[in-house]
Amino acid sequence: MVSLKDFGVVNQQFGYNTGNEFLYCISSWMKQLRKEGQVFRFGNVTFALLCPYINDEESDQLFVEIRERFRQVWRIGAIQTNIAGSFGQMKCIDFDAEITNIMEILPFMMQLAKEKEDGIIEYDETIEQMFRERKGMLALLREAIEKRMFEVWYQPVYDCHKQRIVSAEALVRLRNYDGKIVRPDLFIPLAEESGMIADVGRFVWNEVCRFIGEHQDIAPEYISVNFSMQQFRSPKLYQQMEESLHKYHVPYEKMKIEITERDILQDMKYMEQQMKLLTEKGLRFFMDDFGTGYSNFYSVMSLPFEVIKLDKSLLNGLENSSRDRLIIQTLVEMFHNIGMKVIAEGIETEEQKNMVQNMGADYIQGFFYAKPMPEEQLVEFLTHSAKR
Ligand code: G
Ligand code: G
Ligand code: MN
Repeated sequence: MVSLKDFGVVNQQFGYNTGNEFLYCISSWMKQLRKEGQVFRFGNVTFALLCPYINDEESDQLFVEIRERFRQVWRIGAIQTNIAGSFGQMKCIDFDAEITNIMEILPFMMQLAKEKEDGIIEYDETIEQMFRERKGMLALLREAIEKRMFEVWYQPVYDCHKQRIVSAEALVRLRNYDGKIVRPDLFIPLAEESGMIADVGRFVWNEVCRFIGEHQDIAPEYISVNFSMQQFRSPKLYQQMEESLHKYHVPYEKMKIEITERDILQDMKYMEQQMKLLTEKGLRFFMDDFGTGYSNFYSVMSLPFEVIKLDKSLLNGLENSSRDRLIIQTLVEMFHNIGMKVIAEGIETEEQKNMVQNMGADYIQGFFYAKPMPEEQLVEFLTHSAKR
């Protein structure tokens, strides 16, 4: 099986008609490799050659042959070009090889191949295991949405100027049938891919609105909610957000949206528009995980962020490196100069806390103050910290 890489470039260079001819050329070439073989095209630029299994050697040789071919140019008349690909091989010998099952596994396998440096993958038990887990998690997600198995937890945030806890970040959790908590890293990416993130996000937003509405006396100044880029694609997003705010009498100012730079860079123009629209209503944005991606300073500075959240990976080695401390301090100053505030994330010790405070951080979030906790615990936490 082969997934073509950067085929859009071929289309751009030669036009769609020629692009189509190249695709035809590739599938014809694959078809003639084995008399009894069948070629399938799916996902636009992925081709699978399906043929009867003879033995390992024969099958491996075929796989090599296909990879070798993609080291050479493809020709249409006088036009020639290199076309790169990711490659996958799957031998269905000793397991239940249902064709529908295989058609489900193949795209998943090619996704893994694309993530690998050499772009080559062979089906094995590890992949089978990963595939099963993924399928299980997708099924669980679907049920979780129906049966409302999600919970919103909160991690308090400390204000260095006011010297007390002033806010919290909402972090979604999934409670499995066995009562155990499933961490979001395991299901958020799947929810994004499958489109279920819109439902998850809607639930979280509504829960946070309810929490603020029901606890006006001790509610923090605001609560920040993590958003994925995909949520902004949902046509009903604004309407649903407004419904919840209205229902619980919560103004936009009590809510903040956290979004990562990685997400914004997926479609910067679109996100800029969305941010502008919501900012006009009084909602403010925090940039999450700053320092983890290929940070594009220009993008940060041109967008209306109120707060930048420095990722814990930036702050980890500070105790040991005066150079790193200087870098962070300068970064904080720069953000202050353009009117943005800074949260230091992942602070676990008093030493770290003092350090980032001295470097000018406006807010601190981390296990040093508190871990993410369920709503009832947050209520208790806030009641106590208000008395202090
Ligand atoms: O505690 P922690 O494991 O909660 O969070 C892991 C990651 O999951 C965080 O980086 C956060 O961005 C993401 N996350 C947590 N809650 C939500 C949510 O409600 N929506 C989205 N899109 N992401 C979330
Ligand atoms: O949305 P974001 O990627 O910022 O999510 C915050 C994540 O960081 C959550 O998974 C949360 O549990 C985690 N976290 C918060 N404080 C600390 C901390 O002090 N140490 C560590 N290791 N993780 C933390
Ligand atoms: Mn966050």
